[in-house]
Amino acid sequence: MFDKAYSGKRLDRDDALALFNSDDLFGMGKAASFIAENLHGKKVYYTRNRHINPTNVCVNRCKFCAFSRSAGEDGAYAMTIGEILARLAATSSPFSELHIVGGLHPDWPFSYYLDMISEIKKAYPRIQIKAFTAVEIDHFTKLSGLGLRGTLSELKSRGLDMLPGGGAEIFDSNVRGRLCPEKIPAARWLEVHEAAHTLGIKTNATMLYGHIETYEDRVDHLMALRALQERTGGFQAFIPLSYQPISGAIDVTRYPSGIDDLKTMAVSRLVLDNFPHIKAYWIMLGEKICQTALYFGATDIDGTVVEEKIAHSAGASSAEMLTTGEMINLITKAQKEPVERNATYEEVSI
Ligand code: V47
Ligand code: SF4
Repeated sequence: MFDKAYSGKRLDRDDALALFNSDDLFGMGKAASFIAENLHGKKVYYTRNRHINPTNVCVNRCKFCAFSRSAGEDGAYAMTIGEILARLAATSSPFSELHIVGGLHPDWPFSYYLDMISEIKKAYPRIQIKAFTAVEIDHFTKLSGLGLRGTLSELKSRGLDMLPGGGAEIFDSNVRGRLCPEKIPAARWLEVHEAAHTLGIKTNATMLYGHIETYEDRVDHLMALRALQERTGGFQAFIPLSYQPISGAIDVTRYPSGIDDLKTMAVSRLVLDNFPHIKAYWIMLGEKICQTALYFGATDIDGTVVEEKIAHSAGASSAEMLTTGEMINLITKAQKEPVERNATYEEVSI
């Protein structure tokens, strides 16, 4: 089953499906590690980053999202730019990547987002800003009236460096309709990323798995990403997001086990042969599965994070931050070589 991977041939849809249906977890891990080591040797990347979620008020109410609130609801919040800057100033350790995502606030104008990026860049010119999912960018196009390219160009001119991979969920329209009916369809998510790539803005991609989707849905999701990457080459990392069940939201009869997390990591590495990195996001996986994923094709573990609301609102039991020492330890104890990177994967030491 792994001949194609070892001989550099591309896996097709049937191969990917056969992998998901197989119990040969060690075989998959070995083949995925072979690909990962061909690309990066023993290197595993991490970054000093910080998350900011400017608001949890969102006009979409996706069923898997425990983070969002309606305007005026208990627990709803919306930060001013001054509050964001104060939060950044209060961060005790330095960081090179700032990850900003939030809800679709019904009242904020496009100028708020432009000013947010400009003010942050003015205060921290050396920090790279990875901000706004394709879902947010689509929302901004309705506020700006500038179209996709115009909206992205404005943000870029203020200092936006790259887009995170959120909002992809599962591309299949039936699953999407049940999970997040208000969210942009897959074709629009892909269109936003393609537009960003053509403007020279790198992006990441995600897949939320382990809820109501089938293996076929996962495979089709990976195939769509691989096809876009073939055209643009603009994706840096793929991040499989392990679903954190939230009580009563959707009828989840299975949620991702550790075995499923590792299998999904390995299949992603094997299928997405044109993606530089597969990221094991420790926040969703927990530190031990994240570390084990380094033997299943992962070559990135994300970063320090500092403050995390999306997974923790849904009950994630991982810590909210890791120190650089803890990340280095996690990587070296797996006999891999830790490499500090910035948002665009340049090797740095800050
Ligand atoms: O799009 C929401 C997911 C995403 C849950 O690009 C949930 O480097 C699991 O995309 N269980 C946002 N996931 C997070 C994200 C991300 C994270 C880290 C790095 C990068 C990157 C991107 O979180 C959303 C959604 O798919 N999410 N609720 C949940 N209950
Ligand atoms: Fe809003 Fe994003 Fe949560 Fe959906 S996942 S409700 S778009 S914040």
